[in-house]
Amino acid sequence: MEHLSNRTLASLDGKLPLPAYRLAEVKPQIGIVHLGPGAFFRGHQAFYTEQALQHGGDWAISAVSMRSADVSQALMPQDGLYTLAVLDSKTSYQIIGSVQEVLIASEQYAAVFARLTAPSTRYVTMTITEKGYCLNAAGELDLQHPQIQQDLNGNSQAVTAIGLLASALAARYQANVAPFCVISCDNLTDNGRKLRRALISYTLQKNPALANWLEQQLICPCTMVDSITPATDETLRINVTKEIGLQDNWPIKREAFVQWVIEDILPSERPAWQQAGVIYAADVSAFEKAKLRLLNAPHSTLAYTGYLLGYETVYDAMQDQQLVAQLKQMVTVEIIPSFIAPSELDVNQYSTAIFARFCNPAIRHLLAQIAWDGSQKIPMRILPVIKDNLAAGRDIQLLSSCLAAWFLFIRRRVSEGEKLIDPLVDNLLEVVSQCTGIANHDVPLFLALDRVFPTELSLNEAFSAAVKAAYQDLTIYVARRLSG
Ligand code: CS2
Repeated sequence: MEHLSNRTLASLDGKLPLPAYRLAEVKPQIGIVHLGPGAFFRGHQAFYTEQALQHGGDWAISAVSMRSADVSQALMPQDGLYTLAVLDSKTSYQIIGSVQEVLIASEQYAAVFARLTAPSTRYVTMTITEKGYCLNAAGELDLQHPQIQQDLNGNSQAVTAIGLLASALAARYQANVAPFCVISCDNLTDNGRKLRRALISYTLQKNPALANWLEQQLICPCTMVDSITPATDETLRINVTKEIGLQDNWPIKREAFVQWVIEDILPSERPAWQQAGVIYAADVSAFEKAKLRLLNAPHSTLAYTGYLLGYETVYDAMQDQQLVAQLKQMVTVEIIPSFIAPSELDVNQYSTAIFARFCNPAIRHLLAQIAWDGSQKIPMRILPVIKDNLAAGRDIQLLSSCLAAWFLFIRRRVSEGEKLIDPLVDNLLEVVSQCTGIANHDVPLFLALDRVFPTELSLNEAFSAAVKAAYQDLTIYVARRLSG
């Protein structure tokens, strides 16, 4: 069977939406470099840019992975084209053409560097996940992080995204080219501000004049990104082949709901993202908080508790009425009162709609996928709510139960001989090796993970008492549920 590619694209005309600009005589030039070309990016930012490109402009994307060759191997033979399947009551398909090339930094460093330093590259967007930022528990760049150390002390290829962007910005500074605008699209609180501080604090170690220039000129808007994007599976590949009649090495699927809110500080020259549905807001933090607290916090809770109860997907776990009732209570009693929602959002409606999205039968979202990297996600989704609640004297019992579920999940994975996917895996395995199953003994071991729990929490008596109680209760609850 023939491949999806520039050459075969025209054969799909009339069958499904196509990137018409790819068929035109003059094609858009690259104006955006994206770091982290995973499924989320391909379902979300690349989709928005696809719509924007229909309005013209040189905003094609060069997608860069730091090390992995997978995406490049899959997409380069098909000229960066791929199919996006939107799963709703009916599935719809579309071909995305905004990704024009995929590069691998560790293998094609010079090409990546050339893209990043080209004056025509005016935006860098990134989905490198929480761990890619190399932050400490206070949300600052961890200057002791081994890879950051490697980049700070090395003279050749950077291995971290921060090191790579900082050296490209240094080259632009030398060449008198304005910095690109860097847009973090990861689920971090205050993602833009954290990224900006990380880049400047890295640069301060090497070149204070450059740091000063960045301080004056670097724009890193905060953003809120949202769309549930489960990993590609065999069923999707089969359906896509049937639909387009061509071989697509790596189609992507997501739910119909998609949202991108960007802090309104972008340079005036920008892709037609607004026409594509991007919302520009003066203050994104309220949107970010609403999404992290009402979607990602329940998601992680479902992932850990659902796993302990033997479920495989979000949809499966959402069929468990007891679990859903607890989740709703956590949201109503402990999360909604913890923050001030954006004025344009009705939080109750927003939260109800999120629960409905979790119940979409067309989406097979593995709990294991959400459970990954807990040490990076928990500090963004759960701990800020706990801190706010402790300060205001509100309950933290159900949020503590999410932490307990994470600890028990880690122990269960290890006891079942399953792999733990987490950048702190060695520290977690060390803790598990000392656990006995007794809350008073185990919980302090976990809370002593200082890259996860800041001392203001680990030393807080009320907090550790709540987590110990939750750990004990959950151990009993899970055993009862599994035996009954
Ligand atoms: C999920 C998110 O994997 C996870 O941790 O909670 O990827 C979630 O699906 C997205 O943030 C939804 O926008």
